[in-house]
Amino acid sequence: MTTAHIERIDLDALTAWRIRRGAHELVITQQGAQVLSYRQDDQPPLIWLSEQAAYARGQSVRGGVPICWPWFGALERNPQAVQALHNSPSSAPAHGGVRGLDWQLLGIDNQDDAVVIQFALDTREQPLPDWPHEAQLNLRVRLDDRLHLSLCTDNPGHQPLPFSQALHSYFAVSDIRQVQVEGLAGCRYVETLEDWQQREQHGDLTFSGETDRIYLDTPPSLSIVDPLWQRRLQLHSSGSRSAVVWNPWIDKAQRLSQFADDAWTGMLCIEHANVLDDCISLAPGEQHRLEVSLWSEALK
Ligand code: TA6
Repeated sequence: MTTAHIERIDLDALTAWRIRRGAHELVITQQGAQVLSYRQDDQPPLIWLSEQAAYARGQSVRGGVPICWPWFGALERNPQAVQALHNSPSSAPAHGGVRGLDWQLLGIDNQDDAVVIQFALDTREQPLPDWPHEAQLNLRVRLDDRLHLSLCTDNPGHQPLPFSQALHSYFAVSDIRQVQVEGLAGCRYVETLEDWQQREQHGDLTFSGETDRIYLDTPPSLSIVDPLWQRRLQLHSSGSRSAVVWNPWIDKAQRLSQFADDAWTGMLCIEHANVLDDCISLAPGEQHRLEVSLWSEALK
């Protein structure tokens, strides 16, 4: 029986919980219901957190798993139905607004086989600026010998609820120039760095420059193969048919907040999403669940 040790901690202006269960440790903040870090004793972290992370109110912490909702990226790059719900699209922040809000801690359930922590956000109680619509969000995080994230959206209103979203996961890698992503071969993708042209992925994805791609019709299983750290990060998802793959590389790294100039070498974002044609529209009373499970396996 492995029960978890749970402590509430203050990270500058933010409240967080550190959960330790066996050899696994997870930190999650109340602001944004943001997983900040996830590590196991016998290896480097699985989830990456910037060494320059700032824990300030109203802004996302660089790293972990920020929740992008009710739109992904720049609002004007979203489908018209998603844009139309905002009263002032040109002033809309990137990645929606829930990253900077305090979510309500519903509870921490310390079970024999897992610990489950849940947060909720109701836009009727925590309205998003210039986005006057009704939605209920629930993030459930389950830690057993893997990490399971489940983002549930309910439409309690009387109008359709169109939105895009992403679990903007930052993964730690030994050296981005030495890793590859398996599972995307044959997928179409949008090359956002070259005028959003559509292309097709040939073979496994490797990295030799800034990468910011939206993969479409993605399979449920992807993996990051890391030969230097002799491990494979397994990512299994449901409720998502699009994934954003991002590494800022050298130049963009110097323009990013909370990001050391050389930090690009040790991180890789694979963001399970519902974006572009994969965006969601919930009828009144409907629910959608986006789920990602992640774990590490030794490379044979
Ligand atoms: O992950 C894709 C992306 O949209 C990148 O273009 C980059 O902007 C990244 O998200 C980080 O965004 P943020 O607002 O968290 O700095």
